[in-house]
Amino acid sequence: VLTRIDHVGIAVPDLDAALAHYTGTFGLTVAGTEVNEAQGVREAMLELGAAGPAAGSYVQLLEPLRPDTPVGRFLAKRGPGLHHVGYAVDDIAAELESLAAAGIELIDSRPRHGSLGASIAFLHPRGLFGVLTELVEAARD
Ligand code: MC0
Repeated sequence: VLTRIDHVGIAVPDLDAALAHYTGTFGLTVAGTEVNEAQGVREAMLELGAAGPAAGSYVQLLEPLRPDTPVGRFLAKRGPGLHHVGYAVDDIAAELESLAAAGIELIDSRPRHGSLGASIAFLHPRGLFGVLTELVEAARD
């Protein structure tokens, strides 16, 4: 069960410039900035509605660490833009099992380390109308 949109990931060539633009334009708060070597990105999570009922959903800005990474190839082919949609789930292992059983093509058959301590897994855009889709089980408080 997908419970809400956790984040939308946007590919950008320069994280610092994009961060300044997003915080300046929309007044969003930076919840964290991390380097994720395994995913080949430096990324920032900008929290939406920090004090309100929508708290806990984010815009994620993604800068590639190198050209030969998923986001590096995406930028070279398509330029900056919407890279993926991340949906919150309560139990990512159970979700992956049932999606695989339903014939959905998984990129990650096991959860991996994502931003803000979350467990994440990607589903291939091929089977999902061209949208790279991520499952996110947020860290427990
Ligand atoms: C590539 N394609 C995409 C796409 N990236 N389609 C939709 N959305 C995207 N983001 C398409 C290409 O257009 C192409 O389609 C086909 O996939 C293969 O392209 P490629 O250039 O060979 O691309 P690859 O080698 O990068 O493979 C694509 C794939 C890969 C989606 C499998 O990017 C991947 O494994 N992504 C998951 C990991 C990831 O994206 N990590 C970065 C975010 P045609 O039709 O031309 O064949 S990490 C993250 O976000 C973490 C930190 C977090 O949220 O916490």
